Amino acid sequence: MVNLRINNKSVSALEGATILEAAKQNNIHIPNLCYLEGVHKFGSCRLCVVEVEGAKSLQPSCMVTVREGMVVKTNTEKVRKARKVLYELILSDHPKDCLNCERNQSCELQEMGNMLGVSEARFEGKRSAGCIDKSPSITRDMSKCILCRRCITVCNEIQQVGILNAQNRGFKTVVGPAMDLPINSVNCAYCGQCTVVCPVGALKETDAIQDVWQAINDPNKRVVVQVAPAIRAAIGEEFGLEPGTLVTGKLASALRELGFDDVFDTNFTADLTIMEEGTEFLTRVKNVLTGGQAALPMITSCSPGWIKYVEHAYPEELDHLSTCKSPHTMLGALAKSYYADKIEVDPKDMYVVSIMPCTAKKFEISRPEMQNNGVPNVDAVLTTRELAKMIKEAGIDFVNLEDSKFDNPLGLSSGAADIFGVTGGVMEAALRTVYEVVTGRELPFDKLHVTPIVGLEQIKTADVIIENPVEAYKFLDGVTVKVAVTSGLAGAKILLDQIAKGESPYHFIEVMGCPGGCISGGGQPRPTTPEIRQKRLQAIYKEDEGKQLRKSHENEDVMKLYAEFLKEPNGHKSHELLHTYYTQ
Ligand code: HC0
Repeated sequence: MVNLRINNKSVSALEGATILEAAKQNNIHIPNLCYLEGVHKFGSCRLCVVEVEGAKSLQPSCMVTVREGMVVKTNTEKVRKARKVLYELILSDHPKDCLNCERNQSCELQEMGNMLGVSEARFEGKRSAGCIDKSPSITRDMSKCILCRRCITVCNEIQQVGILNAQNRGFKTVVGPAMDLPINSVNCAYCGQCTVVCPVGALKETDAIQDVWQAINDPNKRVVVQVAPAIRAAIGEEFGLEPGTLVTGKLASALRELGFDDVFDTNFTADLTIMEEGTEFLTRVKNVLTGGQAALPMITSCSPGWIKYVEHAYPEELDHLSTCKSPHTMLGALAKSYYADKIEVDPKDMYVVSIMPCTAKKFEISRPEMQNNGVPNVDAVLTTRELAKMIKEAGIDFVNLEDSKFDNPLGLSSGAADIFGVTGGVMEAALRTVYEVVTGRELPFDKLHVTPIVGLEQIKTADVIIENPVEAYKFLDGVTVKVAVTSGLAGAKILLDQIAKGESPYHFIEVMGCPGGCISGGGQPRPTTPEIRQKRLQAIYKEDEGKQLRKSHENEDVMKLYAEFLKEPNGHKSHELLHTYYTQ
């Protein structure tokens, strides 16, 4: 520990901490804008300046490491004046259109002005040129960018995709892809992590709210909505609830109040995915172990940012991807076939909306692979943040809503489906089913977690030893199935490099495009700090543990779907509706 004085108070801080972090550890708040908890600091906004005894000038507290005996003052007149001037300089190149900005009242710049007591903007001058760049997933409005560079940090250091960088110099500096290319023409994975950390309205999801209102208001449309696993553990934050508050029942009620005709659960098709993906995995392993050909490791394919990343960065490894579509596109495909038949609605008159924690899902639904007979499986994707806006716009008192359930036949789900929302969850769900199918032995209810793959570490691995399998899986007797899990594209890169070199020891890999999985997707409530991520993770596991039904193959409505419609996992109908191939 390092001992120092902050504001005449003796405090201690962890070795290597910055002054900003030391202050935080001791409950002293220093205003800051560009700082990003848990990652590299950039020191661009300078709003966190403090006085350090012996230093000639004010110091950016996010950049200076604490030293033994250091004396720091965070709230002197000199410091406060400097912060105001620095803030006004940022404002001098900002449109200040707060009233019609989508970040109004959730803007960190606006909040900072309030906190600093800034009541004027004295430095009006020439404004740098802005541009609006719209892709299917992300919209950039560079007139609002304050050059804090948080997005650059997540894009380059956390995700290691390297799309966003500071282009040009001085007054002409703009954050964006090289050569001012539009974002839809570069190798952006659309993970949207940049939109989560943007403090202002410069980076956001591409809005689908008006399209969805229009569909709801169209009397000729049957509007079906579905909710991703991770929404229920996060959307409460948009209504002032504590991070980690589960709001599954309120969510279903809110969607009904908004006017959706059918309120389904993506979790239903998460269970279905386990049946399809588990079967596909066993088929591939059998092929390899019996002298045939199949690409192993097989890698999960439900995270569209991850798919886009492999397509751009490792196109020669595409055959490792499971052929399963993602659960929400599976649900869309079933809504417009199985369910549309049941209620006698023409699929063309059905409009499917997915509520997703993910910006890449907006792009995913536009892919030709996600259509059947020329009809898109899903018509619109709303992020968690967009859905919260619609609920607010409709004047729904979300916090006091009564709980209700999802509709059938696409609404029942197991705890295995819940954990899809967190890194390691898809793999654990798959192992719960694959193990029981292969061995014919039931896993004890209180021993369902595969603990080595639970948690927020970048790469997690587990070995599953198969002993005494049932007759149909004798080829697996004595085999140690090696699995790996990663979340975030930097981890994916490590595992893909192993595959590319022929050095991957794994049979099955789960990859989610965002660090932590969908709980910290690009469309989730801001902020997503390490602490909030942990609370959402705990909520997801609580949802699973609170259910009696915790294994996908025990979902009776999924079994009914096979009996009535699909017939068998990986069968003809499944291939037609639920699977696809990604090609170079
Ligand atoms: Fe996910 Fe999904 S779990 S990708 O992380 O598989 O976005 O929550 O909806 O589709 O189910 C996101 C979350 C989903 C899908 C599911 C998968």
